[in-house]
Formats: sequence, C-alpha cells, structure tokens
Amino acid sequence: MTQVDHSRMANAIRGLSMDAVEKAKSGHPGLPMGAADIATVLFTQFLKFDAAVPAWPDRDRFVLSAGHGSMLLYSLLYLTGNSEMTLDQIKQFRQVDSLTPGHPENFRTKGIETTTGPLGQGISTAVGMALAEKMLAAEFGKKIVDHHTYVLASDGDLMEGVSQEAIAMAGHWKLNKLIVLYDDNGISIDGPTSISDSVDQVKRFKSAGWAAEKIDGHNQAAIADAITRAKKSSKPTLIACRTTIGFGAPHKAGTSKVHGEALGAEELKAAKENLGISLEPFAVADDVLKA
Ligand SMILES: Cc1ncc(C[n+]2csc(CCOP(=O)(O)OP(=O)(O)O)c2C)c(N)n1
Ligand SMILES: [Mg+2]
Repeated sequence: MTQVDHSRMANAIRGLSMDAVEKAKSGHPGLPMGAADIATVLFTQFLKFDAAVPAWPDRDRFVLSAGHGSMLLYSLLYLTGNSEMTLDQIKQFRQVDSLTPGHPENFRTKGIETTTGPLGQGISTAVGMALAEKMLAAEFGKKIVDHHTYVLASDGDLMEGVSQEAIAMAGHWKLNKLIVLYDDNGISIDGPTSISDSVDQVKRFKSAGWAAEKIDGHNQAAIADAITRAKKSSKPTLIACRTTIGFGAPHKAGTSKVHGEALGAEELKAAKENLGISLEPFAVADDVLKA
C-alpha cells in the first residue's frame, strides 16, 4: 500500500463530503468531517474487507448507524476502490436513481451493510449482526466465521429508546466482537446536546455489561489503541470519541450549522484552505487515492 499521511487521507473524506453536499445543496457535511479520523484509522488499520467482493461472507461489518452522515460511507467506498462507487456517483449525491441517496440503502448500493437513517436502527441491527457472527462461528468454527462488527453511532442514535434494548442484550450476551465508535461531538440537529440530554454514556454502557472508555476522536494513535483494546475485550465495547462536528470549517465547526446543510461557497473554500486540500471540486490527490 502507498503510505501517505493519515490526516491527508482523512481530509480526502472531508473534501469529498463537503463538495457532494455543496453540489446537491442538501445533506450533512458535519458528521463525515468530524468522524473522518476515526474512519481512516478503522479502514486503514483494522477493517477486514475486499473492495472487489463487498459481500464476502467473513468480512468485518461496518454499520453507519448515523445514516445522515452517508457521505462518510460513500467517500470510504470510493476511496477504498469499490468498483460501482465512482466519482460520478459521488457527484450524483442525493439525486434520484443514484447509488448515493441521502441515507444509505443496502439494497441499492453494494458495500452498504444495512439501511440506516432512522436513528437507533443501525446500532440495533448491528447487535443482531454480532449475534449472528457468534452463532455461525459456534456452528461452523472460527476458521470459517471470525469477523468483527463495527458501528459508528451519533448522539441521536444513543438518545433513541431502541438503542437501550439493543445495548442491554449485547451486554448480557457478551457480544465481544461488537465495537461501537461513538461520535461524541456534543452537537445535534438544533444545537448542543446539553439542551436536552446529560446522560454519561460511558457509565450507561458499563452498567449494561460493556467495556467503555473516552478518547480524543482526532488522535490517530488513541483511536488505534482503543480499537486494539476493544478487540481483546471479553465484552462489547463502546469507544466514546470526542470529535468536533464539521472539523476544518473555520466558522461553522463545532456548531449545529454544519449538521445538515451545505457549507456555502465561502466557508467551503476557507475549510479547504484550512485543511490544505485542492479547491477544485471532488479532487483527490493521486497518492492519496492510490493509498
Ligand atoms: C428516529 C429519528 N428521529 C429523528 C431523525 C432526524 N434527525 C436526523 S439527524 C438528527 C440529530 C442529529 O444529531 P446527532 O445524532 O448528534 O448527529 P450530528 O449532528 O452529530 O451529525 C435528527 C434528529 C432521524 N433521522 N431519526
Ligand atoms: Mg452529534
């Protein structure tokens, strides 16, 4: 694999996400920009998959529970070489009949594990995936079935009631190959989460039988260390990753302004200059694409 700096890879996700939302004049740039470092560490260092065979049965699963952040998934599919996820599809974001609808659909786009968008649904479906892995491994053996299920979940995912039922079951059954990366950005659709919620998610998950810890979600080494610990755990793991929504946008980062609308030409240009990436829409540097 070509080696390029981690942050340049993460910034490629940010650039594509900003550009796609800008072109569509709708969508959610904040989550992909905030979670780009988490995704880059996961996809370059941990996730077991074959881009040429997205349905390979023993692949690791990655579920974007916060389906509104779909440009994160589409950028990842494009950058990791999924043959159907072309740059043209990225440019068709949110258009009728594209492979890149506003929220990801597993029956439409190869490489999408499950349809998400209704908050709480992805994390709950992922508990079922982790249980299925455990049952299949017990039946057929670890030589045939041995994979992890990773989830990226947002504040809204963890606020939804259905997540409690799923979390309780996963803890009770010790689904230790389930790893939830929580995009702990403290921001939701209308402002800071402090308007409506003060749950200590680490305590909440621990009380349900999970391992749980808090890390800096922009620190590559910390993310990798936490995932390594999670893979060794005898319990399912929550990694609360403190992130800045819209990371890189000079005026809108860290605010709900970047949750669900295009950045606007001026802020987009300033964000790209800030991140040191090409101002040309949808451009990814050759060495980054190769890596
Ligand atoms: C069940 C459900 N209710 C409401 C919505 C509408 N909605 C989309 S995103 C969102 C909140 C987003 O906050 P968060 O999950 O923290 O995402 P972030 O702003 O950090 O990207 C809401 C309420 C939804 N998608 N699903
Ligand atoms: Mg949030």
